[in-house]
Amino acid sequence: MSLQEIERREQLTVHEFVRDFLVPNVPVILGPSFTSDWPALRDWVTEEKTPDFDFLASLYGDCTVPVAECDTIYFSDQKRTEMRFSEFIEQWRAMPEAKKLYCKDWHFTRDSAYRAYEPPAVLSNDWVNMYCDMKGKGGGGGDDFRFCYLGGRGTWTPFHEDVWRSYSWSANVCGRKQWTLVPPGQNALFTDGLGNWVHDLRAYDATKFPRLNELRTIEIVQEAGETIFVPSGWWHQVVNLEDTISINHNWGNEFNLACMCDRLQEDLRRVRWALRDVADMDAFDEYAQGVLKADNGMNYAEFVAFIDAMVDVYAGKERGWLQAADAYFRTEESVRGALLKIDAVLGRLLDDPETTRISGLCNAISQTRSKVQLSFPLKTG
Ligand SMILES: O=C(O)CCC(=O)C(=O)O
Ligand SMILES: [Fe+2]
Repeated sequence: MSLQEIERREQLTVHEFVRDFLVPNVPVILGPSFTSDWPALRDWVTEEKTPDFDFLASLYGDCTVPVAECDTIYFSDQKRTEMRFSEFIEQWRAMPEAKKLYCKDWHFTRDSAYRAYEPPAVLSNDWVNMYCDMKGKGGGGGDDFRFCYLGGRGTWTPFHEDVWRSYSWSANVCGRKQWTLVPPGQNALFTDGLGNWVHDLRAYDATKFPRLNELRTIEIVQEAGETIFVPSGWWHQVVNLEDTISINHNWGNEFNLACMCDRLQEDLRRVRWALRDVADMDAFDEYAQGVLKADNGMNYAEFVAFIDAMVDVYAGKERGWLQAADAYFRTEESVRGALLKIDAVLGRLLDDPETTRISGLCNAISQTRSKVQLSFPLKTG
């Protein structure tokens, strides 16, 4: 394993972030100034820079939260349970390292009106959460990808790639995290051909993964107040080095839309391969899409609906939603750039033979595409 550096930036304009990190799809650590005005950094942390358990319990004590037992493997993840937040805090305080209980993937913004944070401007172009919010307003009982993670020393997250090949950003409210990041293009080193991947880079079976020692990784310790940007398709593993609280988002936008499309197409190929024994059943294509949706939370139709909603934001009746993003992303040039990238992905989907197998999907894509092309004349073909 080789060590490389990851950049730390104390200041960064939106333009620089797009140019230096989103477009080349490389990680960066944003300095503490990006989170210094967050209420969470003021209210959730004691003067000793440890979690303010009393404050947190008074705010969230009655909430039910998801908790992982870090050292118990469950399929490719850790065993998960749920408990009251107050109980989690009690167990954490009483036996900090006993069971390695890690409250993770907690959709905490739904559980209180308290506004803990505001994403910094550079991270504000977030189609994933915008789409969730749009669906929520429509009475669809919206989901979201805004999370809080809380755990003591030694709690950790197994090696993984983020859902849908989304980006992530993660900010330490207090504590420190050790990140191992893997630049894309090395999957053959950490997968075994049966669709399994390494669970823990620190302890693995070398007979199953004989080439893992060739993996190029980037190791970085993220300090309190710092925010890490995890690019699209960069696998990673995370270990808390002390009592640590973080806030994170999975997110995405025009700059990783093509990566999200790649991942969806790869996932469908995997599903079709896994189901190859029943491939001659009636309505197999619909069945495969159903499995894709169940495994992934998204299938082709859902991806097209997501893109269609973004077209309405950039070129149609939902323009108001764009106010959530920094002004940089609302300029004519940015809007045009986003629509061009959307058009390219829609073109790719139309060329994908899978699309023609799903009833009505070609039509839906063509309709979305004509909305893009009507908004201003794009050169295609
Ligand atoms: O902090 C952790 O334990 C995991 C965070 C993570 O995987 C992410 O932000 O993508
Ligand atoms: Fe992740």
